[in-house]
Amino acid sequence: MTQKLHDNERIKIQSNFLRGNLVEGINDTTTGSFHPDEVQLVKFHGLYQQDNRDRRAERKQQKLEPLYSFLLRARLPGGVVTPEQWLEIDRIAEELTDAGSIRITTRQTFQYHGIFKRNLKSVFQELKFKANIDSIFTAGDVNRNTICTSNPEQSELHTEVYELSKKISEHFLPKSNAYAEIWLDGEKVLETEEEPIYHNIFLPRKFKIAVALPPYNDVDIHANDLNFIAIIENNKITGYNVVVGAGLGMTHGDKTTFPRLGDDFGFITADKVMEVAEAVVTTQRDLGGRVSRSHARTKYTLETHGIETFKKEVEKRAGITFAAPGAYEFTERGDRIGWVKGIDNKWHLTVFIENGRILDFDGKPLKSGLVKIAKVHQGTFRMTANQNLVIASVPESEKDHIEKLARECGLIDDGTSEQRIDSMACVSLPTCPLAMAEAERYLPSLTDDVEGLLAKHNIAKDHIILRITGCPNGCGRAMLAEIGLVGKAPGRYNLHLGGDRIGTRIPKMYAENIDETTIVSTLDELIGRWATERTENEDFGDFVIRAGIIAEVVVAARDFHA
Ligand code: SRM
Ligand code: SF4
Repeated sequence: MTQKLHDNERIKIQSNFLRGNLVEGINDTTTGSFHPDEVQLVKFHGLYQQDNRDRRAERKQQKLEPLYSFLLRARLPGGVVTPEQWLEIDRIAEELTDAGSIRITTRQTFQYHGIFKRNLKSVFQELKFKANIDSIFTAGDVNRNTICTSNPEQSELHTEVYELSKKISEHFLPKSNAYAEIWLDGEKVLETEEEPIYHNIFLPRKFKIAVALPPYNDVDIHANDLNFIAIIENNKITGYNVVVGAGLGMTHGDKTTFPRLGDDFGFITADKVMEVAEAVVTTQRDLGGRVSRSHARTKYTLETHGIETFKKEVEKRAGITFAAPGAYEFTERGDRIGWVKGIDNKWHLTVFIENGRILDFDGKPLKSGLVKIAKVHQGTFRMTANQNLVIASVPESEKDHIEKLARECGLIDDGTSEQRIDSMACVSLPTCPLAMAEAERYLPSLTDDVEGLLAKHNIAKDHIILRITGCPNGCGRAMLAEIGLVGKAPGRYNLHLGGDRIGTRIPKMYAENIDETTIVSTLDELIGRWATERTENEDFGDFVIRAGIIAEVVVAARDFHA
């Protein structure tokens, strides 16, 4: 018996290449929301419909509809913008969004929160016409923002991976004119359009691509459907290892869903990247499940059809044969906070931004500080996949001035610990409709607690990769952390332990549904044991496995719930 396709499949097919009734929806001033079909369609244009959850009860009491607003996610392959673009991004946040913030995401771009429907078109138009930025395909069942190892001007190789991520991003953009037509008042295209890669069914689910330059795994390859890992010989990129089928989302209590590490299909030469990328995407388009959205990502396609079947199909479609994987090593994945000098003798300053949230905080006016920097900066800004920012390509003559401005607004703070730099959370409440517990708003105080525990056990200079997600979808990549907290209910989390420093191991559940006090007391005991029982240079994630605190290492999807 054929199973009924998920209703989102109908919405995509009937949408006339993502137009649907969006124009009518925008013009309907009786509500701040869209019809449910269009709520799905706006994602392909880079928007999510939300409502501020802190204000739900008050609105209900006043018998008002929820205070609907929209999240807009920009398309910035490799996360790069110029200072002129930054000034426009900042101005638009100020003038046209309720939140007023710029939020750097875990995928190297930025989001605005709190755009009311009446302001949507202005935001799209200001972004495009003043900053030359769009939000096409940053969400929806398509290839999302393509990410790459940050600090790209540190070497020619960095430049090469950045250029590749831009090329991949362009290649998977839609041919349809819908975005321009709807949001930019562009010309209507009347003839039937074609989408050679996506057809009118698009992909079964979201699709993510990363380009990594070892030894840095700052893009966290095991969160992406498709990864190209540069293989370097004699300081040249000879080609890429192709890692397919990673992903972190799961559903509490549903053992058929799990985070999964990607499979290394093997090595390809650099000239074959686009063919292979397209073959992987179209194989997922044709083999991926379209019945259950919880089982539609590439990782489940590999599990259902078998890794070899998927790989052979890719070889056939791309006209290549994968060679044995090339040798590489990841040694780190955090950002290199502080100054580094590039090959062009320019300086790059990576600044830590807690939770990626750029706002003027008490004593830390980050947002206006960045405006001051943008007004004098001659290089670029580069967002990182760890929610930080690189002020890139600063000439020697400007270095002291930029440093002074960054210190004045708190972008450089010598008091920030390694522990804080290695801690990350997803957005979660109040904007995320899927949030079960706090994440971004909980992280700063939890980090204080963990810093306190490290000091209590006389290892204040040590640090542990700590990440929180407000639900099991995994946006803060907790399932690749040494300590990963996954929201279960308000104030309650599942505690996962045993990921590694470089992001190649999935942690395992140690305690279920615990409150914040229990989290701290549990970590107190475990950090205490780590401090006294560890071997030389043994990281926390390795220690909990060797000490038998976590019984098994997760090496394959099937081990996850074991
Ligand atoms: Fe995510 C859904 C925020 C990176 C897995 N994610 C959402 C939504 C849009 C909620 C929704 O569907 O209504 C969240 C909006 C919250 C808000 O108010 O801003 C949201 N995800 C984010 C961001 C902003 C988190 C952050 O703190 O930076 C990241 C934006 C990335 C970007 O710029 O494109 C973000 N999301 C991730 C990652 C990490 C990554 O890609 O490296 C993951 C895990 C990796 C993966 O995809 O497997 C991730 N987000 C999800 C999922 C689960 C997907 C799955 O396969 O099950 C959902 C829910 C869904 O798709 O149904 C989701
Ligand atoms: Fe929202 Fe869950 Fe993603 Fe956090 S992990 S942003 S709570 S969907």
